[in-house]
Amino acid sequence: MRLLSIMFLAAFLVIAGCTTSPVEEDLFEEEPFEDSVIEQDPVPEEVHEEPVVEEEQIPEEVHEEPVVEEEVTEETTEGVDRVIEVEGGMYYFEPSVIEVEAGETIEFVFNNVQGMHDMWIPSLEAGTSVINSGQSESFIYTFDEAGTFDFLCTVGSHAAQGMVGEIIVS
Ligand SMILES: [Cu+2]
Repeated sequence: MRLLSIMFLAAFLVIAGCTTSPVEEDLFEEEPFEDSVIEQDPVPEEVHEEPVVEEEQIPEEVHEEPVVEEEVTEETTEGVDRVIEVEGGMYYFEPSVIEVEAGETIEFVFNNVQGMHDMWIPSLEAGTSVINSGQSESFIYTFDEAGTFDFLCTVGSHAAQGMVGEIIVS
């Protein structure tokens, strides 16, 4: 009787073990599927949100940098060896002869005191735009080669009337 009861218990446990284990496996298989579906949705949403935050930060940094550069420009522009001020009026440049050493990077500040003028170096295609009386405009040029470069005012017949000068690079 004891052997039979042990056999029945063993058989019952085996059957019970066989029937319960497939049910548990089914539950485990379904749950990972649900988790994977839930995990996939938030990932695209996070990716969309991050670029928006980065784009907002980049313009703020860019806006701050030019302010620092403008403060430096008031004293000495980076890379400029010398600042030369040139006055323009009816009908002259002062100074009209400017001496520069080869290799120098010059910032010309053209101050127009009367009339409409520009300061233009035709052979180098460098200079200012035409500006009104009382205005100033600067341009930067690096003189790599020695030589003499004429500059003039391109407005009307101003050059013929005396608005000419020369830059001597040695
Ligand atoms: Cu002029």
